[in-house]
Parts: sequence; structure tokens; C-alpha cells
Amino acid sequence: APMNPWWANAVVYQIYPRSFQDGNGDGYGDLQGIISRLDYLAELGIDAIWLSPVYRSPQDDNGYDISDYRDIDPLFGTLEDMDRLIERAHELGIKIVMDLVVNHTSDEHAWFQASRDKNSPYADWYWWRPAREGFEPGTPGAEPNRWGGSFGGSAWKYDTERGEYYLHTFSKKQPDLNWENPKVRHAVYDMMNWWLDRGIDGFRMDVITLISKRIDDEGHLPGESHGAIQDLPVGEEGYSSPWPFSMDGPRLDEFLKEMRHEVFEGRTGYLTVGEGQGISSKRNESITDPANRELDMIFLFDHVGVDQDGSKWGMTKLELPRLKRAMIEQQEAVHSKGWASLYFNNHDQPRALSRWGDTSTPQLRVKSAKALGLLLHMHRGTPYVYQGEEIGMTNAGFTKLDQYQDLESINAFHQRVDEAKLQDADSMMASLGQASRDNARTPMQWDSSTFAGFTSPEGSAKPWLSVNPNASDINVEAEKTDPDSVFNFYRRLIELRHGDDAIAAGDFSPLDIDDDQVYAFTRSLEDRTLLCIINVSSHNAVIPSQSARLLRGDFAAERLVIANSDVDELRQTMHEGQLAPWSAFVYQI
Ligand code: TEU
Repeated sequence: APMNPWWANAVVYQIYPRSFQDGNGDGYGDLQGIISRLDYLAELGIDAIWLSPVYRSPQDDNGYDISDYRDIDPLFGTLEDMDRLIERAHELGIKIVMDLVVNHTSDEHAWFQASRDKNSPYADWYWWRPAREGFEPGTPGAEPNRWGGSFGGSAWKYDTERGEYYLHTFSKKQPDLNWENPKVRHAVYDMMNWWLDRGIDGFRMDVITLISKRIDDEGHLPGESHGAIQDLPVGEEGYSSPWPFSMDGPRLDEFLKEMRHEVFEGRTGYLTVGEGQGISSKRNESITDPANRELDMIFLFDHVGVDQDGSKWGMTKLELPRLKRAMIEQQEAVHSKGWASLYFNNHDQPRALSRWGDTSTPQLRVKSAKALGLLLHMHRGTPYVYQGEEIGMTNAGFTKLDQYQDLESINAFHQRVDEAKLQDADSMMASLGQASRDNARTPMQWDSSTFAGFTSPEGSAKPWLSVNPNASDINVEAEKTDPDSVFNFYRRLIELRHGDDAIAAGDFSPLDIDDDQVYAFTRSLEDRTLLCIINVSSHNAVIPSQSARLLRGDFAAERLVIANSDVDELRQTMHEGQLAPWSAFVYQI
């Protein structure tokens, strides 16, 4: 039976605030700008906004390095602006889900600054380790420890004031919080309650599956015994990743249950979605099983890794069966309990349309954008739309290093080209063009004016990141009035989900799994069965046998639920047992 929580047939829209809408002409998106675009989101039909961080931050990692959880960064506005956004969104029936970043804080957070004093009550709020400067906390006198941070270099930073090193999984300005310390946990829960009491509707939890580190019962990190920290196996860039001892650690379930109890007990109408690095589909079932009272849903990563063999900088061509297997596994794992989040895009991923679609002509760009949207939204779970995905925005197309702003991309260039000499500059520029996070962070394309309507051209500043020149053709204004636009197709997909329980909660059954062009499956609930067929390729495809069997008989137009091409084209190709490139449709059988 259909799930009853409100999010079971909801669609969530992710806003990356810095790139959505600039309200004060400084070249950066802000809360005022978002408020001015809420009517657009209401027209799209989404139910909730996941707002990437707007808290006070030095902006080292674009706000994922928080220095005050209870204040808004001046770049984005004020707490009053946040209150107005919550109020206005709620008037439109849109919930506000904020980004919770508590695996780490900024090094400019008061907690960290206090922690630099060994005798302060905050001394063990972070992962500090003794070692002589210049020798990360490895074996005394031996080579420095080679644990690596995700944004380049060592995972350890020496602090001259405390005279010790601290662990940072991400940038040097993002020290990991010590969740073993109950004071840390309760300070986080207090902050979460403060925001929920202020009127927000839940949290997207940044790398929440890393908060429980795999330590021994003396509190030692892996490889750390008698004060020395041994290296973990070192990768091609000369560092090892601290992730293996962080992902899905031994106390994760305990911490998530405690958080649920301390924060959400007695509350209703909220949403919790965790970012789940290292979480398998099987673990997704247990973490999202309502009986376990942990999280409502989790973002998994298997499907967005199918074209990255090992490193994100070595992307390969999509092999559809690999994507199918990852998504089918996610669906099957939560078939009877638990729930799935559905996404292809976010602020960390290159745009799926450039990555897996076909942008070689405007027609194919539009058709493949719709095909990918239909593929995702017809699965069972809660779909997430990332800003710009609904109008068919593409990767940035940057060709020079100085066009990039993301520290991950810039640091990776220097580490892989200059230090580890793994790639030459041209090859790394190609890798950045395919995989850099900045591909998803170019300003939202509202119209064909200067700076795409993202910021006022009269304003003093240019956009913080270049607007994609294709904004002249790909923009909200052009698409809102075009019935065949990607925007109106996404609006229709969202409408269908709201009105059809078979889509929101119907059973998912894959078809023709080994076909390497066509992705087909059914969704069924009671006596209603929908057949979803997508040709995920730029070539004609033969309708695979299981799908063809279900389609037997003439093509009755009134059974067509949604399609990205007209009925005549469909009827014609079906008659020949074929599917045109990127043809995608849902048919009631
Ligand atoms: O992302 C964590 C994460 O897994 C990504 O950084 C991913 O490792 C990387 O982008 C792959 O290239 C979350 C946030 O979504 C990301 O924006 C932050 O940079 C990161 O955590 C640290 O807070």
C-alpha cells in the first residue's frame, strides 16, 4: 500500500544558493533571490527545497565549512531573510529542508578555536594527535603519515597553538568533529532543534555516514597503537584515504537513533535524508526501515560511480547494464521496507545530461534530457531535481584552469599534474571538463539577457562563476512558454507523481535487464500496471522481447501516460518493432 509519509510521493528541488538567483547585485546568489523565485518553483510543482548551506562560513568549500550554525552568512543575507524564506515557502506549500554539515566544522568555528587549547572543555571535540611538526602523527621518527584529505594533500594539519595535528577528511579548513564525545553530539542536536523550532522541515545530512570512525576501545584510530599511526595503503596520488575507517562505522546506527530520538521525537511533517557514502543498498534498507527509527532516506553512490573506474578523473563511457544493475539493486533492497531517494544530479556531480545524454544537437539535447528525467522519476522513491536539471542545463564547458573555482578541482589539478605527475595538463583539463563539480555550479539560466538574469547587469559585480554561453538558448523564460520544453516535461512528471499512486508506491519490476540500449520496467499497484521504456542511446533500438510482449497489439494512444515524442512517431517506430534514439514513454498495459 502507498507509503503514508508526505515525502512518499513528493519531489524535492535542490538549490545551490550561491548560483540560483542574486538578489543584491553582488554576483552571488542569496536568500532574497531565492524568495523572488519561489513562484517559479511553485509552478514547477515541487514539494520541498533542499537548501545547500547558507550558514556563516569562510566559504572555503562554498559553505560546507561552517563557522556558526545559528547564523546566516552575510553573502546570503540574514536570519530575518531566512525566516521570510521559510514563511513565504510555507505559504506556497513548499517545505524547507536545510543542509546539516556536522561530520566537520570550519576551523574558524568557536568550538575549534577553543579546542586549540588542550586544557579547554573543547579539547576533545576534534581528532587531535601528538607529533613533531613536519612529521604527521605516524610512527615517531619514521616517514610522515600519508593519510590523505579528499581535497588534496595530507588529512592532518599541524596547529602551532596546540602543538598537535588534527584530522580533516576534507579540506584543511574542515576539521572532523569527534562524535565519540557525547558533548559534541548533544551540541549538534540542540542546534538541530533550534532550527526545527524556527520552522524548517528537516535536514539533508552531509556525509552523515562518516561520523562514526572505526576506532579501537582505547579510542585509537586505525593503525594507531602506542601513539603511532601507521599508514593505510597509499593510492596513485601518494596518499591513502581516511574514508575506509569512516564509512558506515560501528556506532552509526546508534548515533542516528539517538539523533532521531533527541531531535525528531514528537515532530511530524519533517524529512531526513542522509548523504550515504559507502552505504550499500542492503544497508540502505536497514537505515531507512521506519521500524529502526534512523533516517527517512539516504543518497546512495553506486549508480553515480558506474562510469568512474576508481578515480572520478578517469570517467568512462556509460555502460547501461551497469547503471541498471545499480538502480535495480537499490529498488529491490527497499521493496518491502525502507525507501529510496532518486537522483542523477547535485552540486557535486557533473550534469547527467552532458554525462549520459546527447547534447550534439538541440533536438537531441531536449529529447535525451526528457528521457533521463522520465527514467529517474518513474522509479519508486523520492525524486530530487537539481537546479537547472529541469530546463536541460549542461556542463560548464570550461577550458582554462582559472575558470574553475572549486577547491577540489583546483587542488586535484596541482596534485595529479604537478606533484604526482599522473596526467598532463591537457588530460587533466579534459578530466575537469567531464567531472568537475563546477559543471553543476554555473549560474541558473533564467533568460537570455546578460548573465542569464542570474544577476543584474547594472550590478557592480560579475557572477562569481561564469554563466554558460548556451544560456542564450537554454533558459527558463524560453522554456516556460514552450509546451515541448524540458521544463514543461518535468512539470508533467511531477504532476503525474502527485496524482498516481502506482508511480509513487507501485511495485518496481525490471524487464530485459541485459539490453545495453533500452531501460524498461513496470510499476504496478493493485490492478494498474505502467510499462516504462527508455531508449538510453543515440541510435535506433529494437524493442527487447519482454517489453515487446507486454506491448503486443496495436498502440492505443489513450493508454499513453507520457512520452517525449509524438504519438505518430511512436506508433510508426513501434510498428517496426523499433525505438527512435532517446525515445521514452510510459504506457498503461
Ligand atoms: O560531499 C561529500 C562527497 O562525497 C563529495 O565531496 C565527493 O566526495 C566529491 O565531491 C567527489 O568528487 C559532501 C558535500 O556534498 C560536498 O559538497 C562537500 O564538499 C563535502 O561533503 C564536504 O562537506
